[in-house]
Parts: sequence; C-alpha cells; structure tokens
Amino acid sequence: MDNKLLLQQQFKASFNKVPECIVQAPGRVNLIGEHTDYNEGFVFPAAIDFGTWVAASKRDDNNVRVIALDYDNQENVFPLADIAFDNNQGWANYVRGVTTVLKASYPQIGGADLMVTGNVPQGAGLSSSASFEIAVLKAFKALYNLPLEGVEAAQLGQKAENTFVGCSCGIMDQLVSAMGKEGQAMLLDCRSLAFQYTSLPDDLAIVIINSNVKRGLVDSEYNLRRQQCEEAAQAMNLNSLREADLAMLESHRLNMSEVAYRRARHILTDNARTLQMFDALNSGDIKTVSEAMAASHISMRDDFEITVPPIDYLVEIISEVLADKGGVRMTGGGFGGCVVALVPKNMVLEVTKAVDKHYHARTGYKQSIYICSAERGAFA
Ligand code: GAF
Repeated sequence: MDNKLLLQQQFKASFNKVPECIVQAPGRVNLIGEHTDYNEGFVFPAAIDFGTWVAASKRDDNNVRVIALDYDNQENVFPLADIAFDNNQGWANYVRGVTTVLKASYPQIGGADLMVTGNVPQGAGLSSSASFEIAVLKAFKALYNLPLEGVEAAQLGQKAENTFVGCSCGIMDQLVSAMGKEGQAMLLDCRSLAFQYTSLPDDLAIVIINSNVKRGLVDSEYNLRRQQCEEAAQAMNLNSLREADLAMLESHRLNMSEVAYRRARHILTDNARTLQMFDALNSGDIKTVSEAMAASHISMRDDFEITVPPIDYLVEIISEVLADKGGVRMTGGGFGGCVVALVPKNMVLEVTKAVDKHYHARTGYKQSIYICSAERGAFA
C-alpha cells in the first residue's frame, strides 16, 4: 500500500483523529565527494526515490508522542520541556534530537502526535537518518507554521546528529534531503552552502547495489576519520582542509602522522574529482566520469580506508562490465553499505547479471539492487 494512505489509516486508528499533515523526505545517493562535507569541501549527491514519511497533528499539551510503524508500532513519548537521550529506543533519538534543536530556535513549538514509516534501507549509506530528521522538522514546520526553510532545516538536522545523537556528520545528507530536485544531482559547496543542480543524462541510470554488509555511523570509525582530518588541518595551521592544496600538504607531510597525511590526500583529491565530475557530466564526457569515480573509489580504499572487501569486489565486477561507458564507486560513509553506478540504460541488465553471477559466490553476501531516480527534496 502507498505509504501516505497507510499512514492516514494507521494514524486514525492509533490517535483517533486524521493527521493535519503528512510530510515525506528522501534518502540520498552521493555520486562523488566522500567525507569532504565536514572538511568544508564539495559533494555531489542526488535525492532518491526512497524516503521517510511522517504524519503529524498538534497536541494541546507539550508532549511529543511518536509511533514507529516499521518497529512494530513502538511508541515513544517525551515532554518538550525535558528531552533526554533514550537508551532503549535508539530510533526515537532522531525525533528527540531534532525537537531539542528546533525548540532552541523556535521556542513557540508545542506538542505533537507523530507516526513514521519509511523505505530507505537502514545502515546502507543512503541516509535513512537524515531523511527521518528532515521529515520530522518539516512536520513541525507545517504544524506550527514555522518559517523554516530547507537550508536551515538541514543545519538543524546536522546539529541534532552532532550534539544529540553523537555522530560528527557533515551537512550533505540533510541538505540534499531537504533541497533535492527531480532528475538532478546537486553540487554543494559545504563551506559557503552554495549549490547548483545539474540534470543527469537521460540515457544513464542510477544503479545502487547494496552489499548488505551492515554499517553504523556512530559505531564505525566515522568520528575518528573526522579527527584525523582535523589533525592534518592543524598540522598545516589551517581551520579546515578546504584551505589546503596538494603542494602544501606535501610540504607539511613530516609534521603530521602518515595516517593523517593519507586522510588529507583523499579529501583534497576527492574535492578536485568532484568538480571535475560535475563538469564532465554537464558536457556529457562519460569517460572522465568513469575515471573520476574509479579514482575516488581507490582513494577511499587506500587513503581514507573506509571500504571493505565485498564493496571493493562489487566495484571490480561492475567496472569490468562498464569499462569507460559508465562509473562506479562506493557511496556514503563507508565500512559497508552501497556502491553507486552510473550505467548506460542499455547496459543495466548486463551489470545486474554480472553482480548476480559473481558477488554472492565470492563473498557469501547477497546483494540488493535498486534502480533509482533523482527526486525532489522534502515536501508536505
Ligand atoms: C555520512 C555523513 F552523514 C555525511 O555527512 C558524509 O560525511 C558522508 O557520510 C560521507 O561522505 O553520510
């Protein structure tokens, strides 16, 4: 059943009223530029046709009551006046986190009944958490008529993750979930927060292959990567790696650990590849797209060390089929999750067949394949 219809029915059954609004916010796939966002660099994501839906109504008290349809209708209730971290229902901390930061900016908000469902694969690097955060924020915007625009919503979502959930993520996921455009990918400058869109070529499909190696951002080495990047920036007396170039990095190589040097090299080279790939997609130069994505993957594997062998193998299988007619790389935070491939539509079957033939046999994991489209950002 359609998620909106489902929420309408279930909301009525649980809260005995119709929801005042139903908001949806998409997950995302990042085409290139990984871990560059919190280094004030460039990223190139697109919002996708997987998302989170939140149905909502105001309450007359100052409590928030939220029901998670996908977690056996688990219920979480908390007062806006005193929002604590919930150690038992981890999913609820996204709601608790965003309401904490939202209330600091908009103290006029009151209570809400919320019901949530979604279809973004969790722990797969496709931003299920960011889409949940943005959907909840936009639900409060609709209920309390807040002047909360996309970029501000993204900033609040990121702040909730950083200060409440405990993940030092950047702003990419929340921003593209809030501001994505149908048929387009978004080049985002994470320092100025300026962004521009580009249409994805009609003859290329976005194919996402989930390795089904599970990852968790907070549990993984994500926060450690951020610290290592900061170490490199500090060694060069810079506020962020955005101010560095490769010559400067080389000249300071001995002032930092070898690990910090390699982390920084990934960031600097991936920033350059992101701009290069944006231009290449704009001019239809698929060979350069292919090379940029391949080099990005190698850099994530060898310098940033965030890939895992099953993911490397997926990239190997797919790049063998594509040669220079499309591109493939790991996408998202790493340590499992998905690869993204830009595949000529007439080669999609060949790619999926090759994955079917080799991946499980070699790794023991069973892949899931999603042929995606680029979608608009959150809306009610
Ligand atoms: C995760 C984070 F949430 C993003 O901010 C980004 O750093 C990404 O990993 C890696 O590019 O999705």
